[in-house]
Amino acid sequence: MKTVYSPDHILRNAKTELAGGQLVTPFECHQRADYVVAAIKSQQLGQIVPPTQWPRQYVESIHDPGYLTFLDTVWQRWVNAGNQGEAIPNVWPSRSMPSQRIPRHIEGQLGYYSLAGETSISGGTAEAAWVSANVALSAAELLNQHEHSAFALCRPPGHHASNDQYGGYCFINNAAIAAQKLRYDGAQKVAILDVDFHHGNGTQKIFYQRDDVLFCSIHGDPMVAFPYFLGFADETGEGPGAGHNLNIPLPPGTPYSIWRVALCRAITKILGYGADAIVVSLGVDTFENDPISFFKLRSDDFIDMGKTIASMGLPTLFIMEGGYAVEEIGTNTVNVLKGFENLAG
Ligand code: 7XA
Ligand code: ZN
Repeated sequence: MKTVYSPDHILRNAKTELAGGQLVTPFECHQRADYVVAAIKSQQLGQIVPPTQWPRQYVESIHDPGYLTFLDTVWQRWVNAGNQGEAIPNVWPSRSMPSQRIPRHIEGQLGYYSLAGETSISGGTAEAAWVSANVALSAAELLNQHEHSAFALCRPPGHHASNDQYGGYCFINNAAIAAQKLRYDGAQKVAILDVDFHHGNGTQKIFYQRDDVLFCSIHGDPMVAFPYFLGFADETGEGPGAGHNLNIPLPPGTPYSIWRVALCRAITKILGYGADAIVVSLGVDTFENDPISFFKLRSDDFIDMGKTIASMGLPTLFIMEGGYAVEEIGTNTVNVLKGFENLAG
């Protein structure tokens, strides 16, 4: 399987994350990608190729123009406003003041365009997000060129980013723009299978009213896990999208034996839907030693996960999402991809 990768992900190099009442070193760090690249090489997954530049319209097909302008300008405007540290929101249009107006001040815009406060923005963040988007689009193009599968080593990740909000370490929704590209390239129906520990709230919101993209997610119960406010089992889609959204929240301590039953449920849904291609939002923060998650998957379980996904026999695009047990992220990620290849042939 080919991997699309750019070393320019290093441009995303924030020094702070708001966690536990402190500013800590971000869990979503650049070393994550280094470990994945090292495992791809040592396990001989296949060629690593650079992304090509895709027209901005691919990203604009998913994201709001005002949001993209915000993303492209936020750092400079934050600095120009005299701030010393990284850009962190501190006020939101909350339930008691649900204004739809977009403030002019950068502090207000940070609140308007964010869904959470952990993700600091620093210089280079927007540039890295665009590189990550091009990685996803380039990997989608490999499927268009008749590869059966491809891996987009995206960093920063994307599945929390909605059409007009960033957060959870995500800025541009790589899986969503890739799924949309597959649609442009001729797939009538695309399924997004999100196996990251966290619910892909951004992806869900983007496709919630559409019947041409099915979203299935297996994740930590949002009553007790980020993003807390979306990802419940009764969210099943709306309008033309009714019935095309499947959330499977699972409790703390879930082992692979239980997680796999959920995967088989999602697979049954995808096969029943009649998808022509699959986009897998591949986070490996379901790992037992992940520092911010609570499932109990072991490294070998990721091999079976890959095999089980391959059993659908559909063209499959893997998009890197989360995973913060940094020294094991490479092994766990490549285990999925090798497991997939072994069964896919
Ligand atoms: O899939 N999403 C992630 O891995 C990022 C989750 C961010 C959690 C922040 C909790 N304070
Ligand atoms: Zn995650």
